[in-house]
Amino acid sequence: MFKAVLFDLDGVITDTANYHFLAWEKLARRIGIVIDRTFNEQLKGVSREESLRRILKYGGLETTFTTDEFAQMAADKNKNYVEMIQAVSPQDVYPGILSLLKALRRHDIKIALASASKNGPFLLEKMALTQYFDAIADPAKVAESKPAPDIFLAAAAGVNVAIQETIGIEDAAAGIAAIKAAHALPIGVGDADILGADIAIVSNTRELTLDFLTEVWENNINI
Ligand code: B16
Ligand code: MG
Repeated sequence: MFKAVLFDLDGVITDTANYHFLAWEKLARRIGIVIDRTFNEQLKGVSREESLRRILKYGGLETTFTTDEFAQMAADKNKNYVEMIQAVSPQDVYPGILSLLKALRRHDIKIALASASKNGPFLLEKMALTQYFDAIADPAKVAESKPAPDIFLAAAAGVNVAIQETIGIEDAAAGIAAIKAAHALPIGVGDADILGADIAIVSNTRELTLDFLTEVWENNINI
């Protein structure tokens, strides 16, 4: 049986992925770059700075700005994003997540956060979920962001569980790649076209029950 579950946040626990998109879209528009939701898939799970680099490259502006201007743009996006998430509340927790967290606790399975977001702890507070988490990996302290395995390895280390005894849950292609690279067992939230046909996938977080996780673990195959 698995001993810990490593949760991504944006797009798995709540719908902040949409706010990230809206904040990046606004910032990009300001500098004459139009991004859509298809392009946005490449930003999911990716750090703030790397997201901005990808947007600038997409718009052909990767050499246009100074380091200071780059930092200012990243800060502006975050300011806008942080304004948007002030109203996040327990009602914004995706269906099934709270009951999964409670079931994991009942079965003494550790719970850790493996989010690339520096706003993760704030969001858990807003959703009243902090108490369920045994560890929150700090994205500022890991060397490489997703798709590198670092944040998942840090999350497993935070709960003192060997990575091979954990399940990672992710909505982003970069995150699934990170889970695979870490050698945890991945479960995707979303679409097999984006996340890959070789892993267990749910289309709705409601399907993330302890029974489902156990079934995936025991079969360790593609469901
Ligand atoms: P911040 P996750 C990721 O969170 C988001 O998916 C990604 O869009 C964002 O750029 C990244 O966090 C950094 O977030 O700017 O708040 O530090 O999906 O890994 O939970
Ligand atoms: Mg995510």
